[in-house]
Amino acid sequence: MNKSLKKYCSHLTSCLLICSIIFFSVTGCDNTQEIEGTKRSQETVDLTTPTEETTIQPTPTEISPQNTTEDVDILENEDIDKMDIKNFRPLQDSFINYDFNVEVNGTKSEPISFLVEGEYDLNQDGQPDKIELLLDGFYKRSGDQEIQTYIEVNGIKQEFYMDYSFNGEVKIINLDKNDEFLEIAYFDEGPSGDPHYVFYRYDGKRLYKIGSIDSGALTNGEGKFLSWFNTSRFEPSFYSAWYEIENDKFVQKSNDITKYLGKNYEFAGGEAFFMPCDEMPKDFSPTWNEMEQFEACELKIIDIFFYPDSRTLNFYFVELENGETGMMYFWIGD
Ligand SMILES: [Ca+2]
Ligand SMILES: [Ca+2]
Repeated sequence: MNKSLKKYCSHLTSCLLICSIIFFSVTGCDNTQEIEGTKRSQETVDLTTPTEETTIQPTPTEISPQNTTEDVDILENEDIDKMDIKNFRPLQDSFINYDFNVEVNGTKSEPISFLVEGEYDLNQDGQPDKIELLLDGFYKRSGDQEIQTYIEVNGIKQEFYMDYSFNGEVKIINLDKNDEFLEIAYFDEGPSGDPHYVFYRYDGKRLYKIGSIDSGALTNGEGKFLSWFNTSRFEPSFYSAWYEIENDKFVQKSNDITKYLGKNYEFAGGEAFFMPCDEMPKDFSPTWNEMEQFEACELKIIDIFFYPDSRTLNFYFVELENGETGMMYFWIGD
């Protein structure tokens, strides 16, 4: 290769390199804006699959108090009225009036397991569907075999792990009145007082788990769910996140809470932790020593602290009626 050709090649390589750098910087920039922008378009949200959902969660370094309150607002193009917390009711209100036949293995006070059977048209095709579940009742005697809990619809069986149930509660529920499906909900007490319902759907071909949510959750009857852990303890009440069904699974969506800040709320009073401070700590670590008894009062929510990758709504930076400021939070279980 002669000198001028070498020079030409090296020049060409440099050009290509610079072009690539510019190209990747530009596209990189766009992506960053898309993810970090507080006004993401609904289109971007719709494209987000449940797996991708986790990747757009703020990273720990991004979780300064300022950033946490500037979470993405994906309610912009939603029907705001439908998402008004006033239109949400307890989950139990969506139960269909149908009783399963529950057979207890063991005694009523010390159940070992529950065999739950029934027939209901889950996919609304006019044909009743045969439903059977085996639920864990907690009280195993020594020598009893492990219970393999399961759900079976029309011969399609799915085994699952659960903690236990005291009464073998299974319900038919309409998670979303706008689709043709009715779902099966079984109750699980959870590992340590975390009662929740687990939802399964039979669509005529497949039987699959939609997800689970605490038994104190609310729903609007149209496939939107508010966990008790994402709902505020003050009036008017608000929420930091909701669940909806996307690709047959529950997906958590963040609600922008900045619009709820700097306003006064009614606190019904009762026990709460209170840690006096002049500003919200950047890395708040709550102490769980002694709760204080509060009278019913009005307070101002100045800011709210969230742990990284969590939308649990519990740590409020408030100003009390006497002007005292501090972190107010509640016992929400271990
Ligand atoms: Ca059917
Ligand atoms: Ca439905």
